[in-house]
Amino acid sequence: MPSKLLAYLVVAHLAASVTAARHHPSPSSSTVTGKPVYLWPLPKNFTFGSQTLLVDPDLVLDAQGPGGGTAAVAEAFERYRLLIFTSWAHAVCNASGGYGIAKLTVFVASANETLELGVDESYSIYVAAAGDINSIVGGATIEANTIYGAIRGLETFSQLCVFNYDTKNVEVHHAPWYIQDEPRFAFRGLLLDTSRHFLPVDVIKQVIDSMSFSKLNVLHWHIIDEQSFPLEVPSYPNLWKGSYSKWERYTVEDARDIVSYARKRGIHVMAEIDVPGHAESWGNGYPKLWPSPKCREPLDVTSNFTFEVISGILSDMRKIFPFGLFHLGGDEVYTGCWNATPHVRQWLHERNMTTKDAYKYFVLKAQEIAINLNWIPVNWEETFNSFKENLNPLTIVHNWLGPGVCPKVVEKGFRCIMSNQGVWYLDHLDVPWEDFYTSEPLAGINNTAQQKLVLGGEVCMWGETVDTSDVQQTIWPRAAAAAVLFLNSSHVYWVQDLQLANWPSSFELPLNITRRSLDEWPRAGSDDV
Ligand code: CP6
Repeated sequence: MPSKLLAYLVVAHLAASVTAARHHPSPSSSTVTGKPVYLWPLPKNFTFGSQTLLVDPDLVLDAQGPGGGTAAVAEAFERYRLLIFTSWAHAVCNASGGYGIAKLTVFVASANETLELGVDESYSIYVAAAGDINSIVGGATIEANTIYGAIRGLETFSQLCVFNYDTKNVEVHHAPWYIQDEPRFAFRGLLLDTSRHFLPVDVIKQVIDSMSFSKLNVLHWHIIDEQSFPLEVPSYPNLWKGSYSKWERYTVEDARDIVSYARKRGIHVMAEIDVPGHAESWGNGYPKLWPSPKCREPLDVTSNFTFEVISGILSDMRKIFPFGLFHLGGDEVYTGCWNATPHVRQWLHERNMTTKDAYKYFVLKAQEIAINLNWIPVNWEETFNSFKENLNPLTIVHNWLGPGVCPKVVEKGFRCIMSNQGVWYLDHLDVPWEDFYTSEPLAGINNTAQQKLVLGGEVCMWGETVDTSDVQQTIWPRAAAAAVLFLNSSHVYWVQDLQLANWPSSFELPLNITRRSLDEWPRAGSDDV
């Protein structure tokens, strides 16, 4: 709850006003003077009016369509009902003239609960009073193709509902609303690092909650690094001897719990095992993984045991992480100490390999293990920079060094995720929130086929400088600014005065839903609000 509040405070600051009319060629110039409406990020298309509707504290779900009746939708409705009506708001609401919104109809065309990258997250919302033009029954309706679209719609609906401290009711301002939304990018990530500082399961869940408020949909869980190995791996139980303490560990059950919690919010969990660098902590349980006591990373490239352990870890993790993408790291691999270790030097010499060859050998072998487990490998950009042609064609390259690599990656036919460290590294406290808008993921890519290979972007909360006490405060509000780019903006836009949109003469429904045709959608006649 505090994080939700935080998110709204943030929005109130960022979006003291927003432009509602940017998708319409000739917006009306009348500025809204009444209650402001804070939607963050802005939906792709929307129109609104000037009425205030009261929301019934006993708001009920009217589940429609094959997916509407699923437990996933019922649970999501209940979560949002509790966000809209805090216990005290529920108690004090007292509309004498009745409520304009007594039920929320949620129509979901499919009951398929598969959560894969690119799942249809589009939705439409209609909120109107009874008797409005073309409106048969007043109330609120969300329509989506999938339960995940419905969940995004519930988030937006909850942002329309605000408690009015004067009237003591939950109200929707500027009704009627008609909203159509779908994300620009399928991959909208946040990296969380639990190796530098351990984050308890509850804190990770709070981060997942807050991601859902900005519609971020991939939790990139950088579980392990050189500092600690907090994850239980049943095949190699000594690995978590590399944890900071027995209290700073995730059991398999903890990890499953996080995945299931995220899934209920339409959030994928992409796990990372960063190899062969950033892996010193592995050797606390199995010192043979270190080339020598003096050379503790990169991991020993010469021994089969290294790859057996990777294979064991990945096989165990496959049973925890259903998401199709798995991150294998591959960044910042300093091979100097391989050369300084006699048996490694000997091994390289026998094979006539340079340390760079050995780095490639390691990354490709790890990729093969992941691919055999039916995972798409993701690697940090150094792998591409060092030996691009040799990466498995399935590889998704994760940018971090500067803004320029994605154009090169997609030109070679690989997919790319953007995390420009100059602006999207949340541990860089000196980067102001406005700068988070300035890293356009498609910059420098003009070919549309190549643009499609950019899956999206990710902001990174590296863990060296944050712990439980301040991780949320460091992620937000700036991650919410990046979310605007990931969600709905084809260009960078700056916060502007809220303006009334004209009611459009026609709307294309983005959803492929047969239940209701375009003509059946209510439409107001003109802009006159
Ligand atoms: N840990 C790992 C890190 C970083 C990376 N990988 C990192 C590097 C530079 C900055 C911030 C973070 N802490 N495993 C790079 C991808 Cl500025």
